[in-house]
Amino acid sequence: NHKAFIFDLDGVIVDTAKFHFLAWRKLANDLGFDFTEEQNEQLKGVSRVESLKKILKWGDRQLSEEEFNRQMALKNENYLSYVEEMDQKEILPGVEKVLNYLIEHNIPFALGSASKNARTILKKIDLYDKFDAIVDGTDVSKAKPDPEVFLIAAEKLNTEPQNCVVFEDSVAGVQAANNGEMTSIGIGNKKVLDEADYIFADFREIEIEFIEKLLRNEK
Ligand code: G16
Ligand code: MG
Repeated sequence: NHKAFIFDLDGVIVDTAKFHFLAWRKLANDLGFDFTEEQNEQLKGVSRVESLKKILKWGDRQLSEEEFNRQMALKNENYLSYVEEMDQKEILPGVEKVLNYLIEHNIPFALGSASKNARTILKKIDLYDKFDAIVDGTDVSKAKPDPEVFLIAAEKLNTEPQNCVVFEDSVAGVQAANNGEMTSIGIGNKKVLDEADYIFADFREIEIEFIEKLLRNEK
């Protein structure tokens, strides 16, 4: 029974959250309405289907099943056109420092993402082979804030949820980690992520001493 770390992808390792926002916003605009960046916070960590449902509610629009699926496919196509341009430079500052520390010290870590594009993105940024386990939107049936994605990751890392530390940028993801009885570390805005056990603006603020503290189980 050992410590392990779980990383969300969008908004934690890379800033694909901005691409999701652009693509969803284009969809809304094409349907004749708009939504704010504040509303966009509610889409973070949320699956593609649930995101579109929320957006349509905001615009007070209803679509046939066929049109719903078509819009979802269009959004993904548009999103992937941004992903296509990604490379290692997109890894957010400070992330590699932490990953390298974990690798050097043989501490297992997994990806726990709601995205069905997670594997594609990890390959683009050359991190695919670094993770001991990858759990993404193709592996889960229950979306964050359900802890399923992180519980599967813990299992794949051969450890108990209580020994897992989760890095998350979304409200739903922090709640998922808490619901799984894991230590939650919010990456982003303190006001938005106030349910997290610890909050940092970004990985540059996370020092190795803090990781070592977590490993020693000190609070
Ligand atoms: C991400 C994003 C969400 C996105 C979801 C599904 O999750 O935060 O905004 O809607 O994945 O993505 P896709 O459409 O690529 O399957 P995470 O958990 O990595 O933050
Ligand atoms: Mg995220």
